[in-house]
Amino acid sequence: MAEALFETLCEGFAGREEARCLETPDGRVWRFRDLLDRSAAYARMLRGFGLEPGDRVAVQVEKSPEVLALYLGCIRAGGVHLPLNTAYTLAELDYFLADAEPKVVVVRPGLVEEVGKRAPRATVLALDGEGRGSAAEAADAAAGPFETVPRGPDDLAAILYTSGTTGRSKGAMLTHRNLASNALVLKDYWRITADDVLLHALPIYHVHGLFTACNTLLAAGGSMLFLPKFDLDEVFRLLPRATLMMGVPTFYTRMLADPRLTREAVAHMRLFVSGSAPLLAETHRAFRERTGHAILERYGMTETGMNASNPYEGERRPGTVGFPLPGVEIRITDPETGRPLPTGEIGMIEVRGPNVFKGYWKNPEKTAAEFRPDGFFVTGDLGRFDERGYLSIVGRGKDLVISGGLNVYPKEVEEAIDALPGVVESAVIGVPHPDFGEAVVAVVVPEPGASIGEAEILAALADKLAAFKRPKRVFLVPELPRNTMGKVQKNLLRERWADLFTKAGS
Ligand code: MLC
Ligand code: AMP
Repeated sequence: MAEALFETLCEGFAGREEARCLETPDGRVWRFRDLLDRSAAYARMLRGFGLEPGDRVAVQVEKSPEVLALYLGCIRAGGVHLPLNTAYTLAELDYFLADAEPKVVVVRPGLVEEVGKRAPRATVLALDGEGRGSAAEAADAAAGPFETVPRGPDDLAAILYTSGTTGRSKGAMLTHRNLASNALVLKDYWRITADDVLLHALPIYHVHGLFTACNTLLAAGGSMLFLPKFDLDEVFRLLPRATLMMGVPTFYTRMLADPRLTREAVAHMRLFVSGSAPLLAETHRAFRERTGHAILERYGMTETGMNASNPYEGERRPGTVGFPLPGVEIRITDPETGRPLPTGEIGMIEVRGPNVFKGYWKNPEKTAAEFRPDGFFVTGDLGRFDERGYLSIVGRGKDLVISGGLNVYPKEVEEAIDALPGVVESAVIGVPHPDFGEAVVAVVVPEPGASIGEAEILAALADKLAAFKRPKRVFLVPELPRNTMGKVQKNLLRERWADLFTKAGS
């Protein structure tokens, strides 16, 4: 098995360099040859700015094929790709820049000056949603052949930040082997070939859109219809040209709510894949009834890439995430003792395999705390295997809200709210939401006499937290319910606001 990422991906389209690789909604086509040439230009450009193997390249830009070329150029130059959600505020960005110490930072054009001040040691360049800006110009100037820097399987290819229950983000270090092995396994497991066309509507700053989608399609030599974002009109317009789609559950609930989703509209589709958040069994059934397609649900994480998947052939069981992928071991353990539990019992999901990350960047204590001595990674998700070997995720051992496929750690939001004047304390919870699956809600205890309300709190959070992390509603209460140990009983709060977004008319 090839273990250097770029070489592994190239094997997928070797001999077919002139074939179509990417197409944007306005009809611009990239061949594999274009991606090779453009990634070489970015690699040369990055080396020109002094990038040495192992140096980080932070990228916070709108999605475009150019970003994919930049990512591959970084890998080819021996660098470490560090993608960042465009929703992050400058305050959030500060933390990533200080922690990761990138050599090069690529941002949206309006932010170059501000980011330059915040990362004085980095070269800061611009790229817009059309793939234009100083980064692209520097790549134009650097165009030419590039010999990919050799990298070993344990060398870093990417760092992706994931928030934690302590409120601070941790950088998950992903190696060439992690990413290459996952791409090859998924290509085979989902039968992806050069004939496939993926309707790509996910962002490319997360595992799902970048690695599960792009790496796998490249490794198979397939092509992608590259949408800047999920847009229902564009999805229905382009669906007839696709064979494959990957999405978060919100994609599928939005499609189901649209009369354009018919058997005819998806007749030529081969596969719909869902992940990043639980797909309700009722969504699975409704989609199947309407279209004849059984959505294939799989389970993954930033730290591990994909772990488990429903089968391509055989029954795709609603409400389950299927079987461990080839080469991946999954066990269910007692969360307290780590002792493996018998089939059927609910416990902690632990994972071991070539997909499991190397550890948290500059954080050996956290890394040690989340691995067992025998190498299994403790996911923080609770699950059980049924008698036929299908894994179900039945809850989370970690305090986490997943909204539209994006993780929000309540602790981080609570810390931001608690720091506001007039606030005694807060509790942040997730409640069912028809569009996002779960929505973030804050329950806040104001200081007596403080003139603070929902609007003030939301306004004060605007420059501190990315919009998707901000509460959709804020409720003021005189006190939070606590158990005898003094711990806030979030289950009571969740019950109280359970119908907030789901009752008729809300
Ligand atoms: C946008 N908004 C959200 C949100 N996305 N709020 C909560 N949760 C979300 N996920 C807010 C915006 O800030 C804005 O608020 C308003 O909703 C409308 O914004 P929008 O940009 O028009 O939203 P939309 O384009 O409709 O985005 C929704 C979405 C998107 C579901 C299409 O969030 C999305 O693409 N999600 C996928 C995320 C993903 O790739 N996850 C994979 C992680 S990897 P306001 O206040 O400005 O109006 C992973 C591992 C694995 O988990 O297993 O895959
Ligand atoms: P992230 O840290 O953003 O990579 O999110 C990973 C988390 O998303 C996992 O730990 C799970 O809690 C959740 N997740 C991913 N896929 C699924 C799924 N199919 N069903 C339920 N939860 C999922």
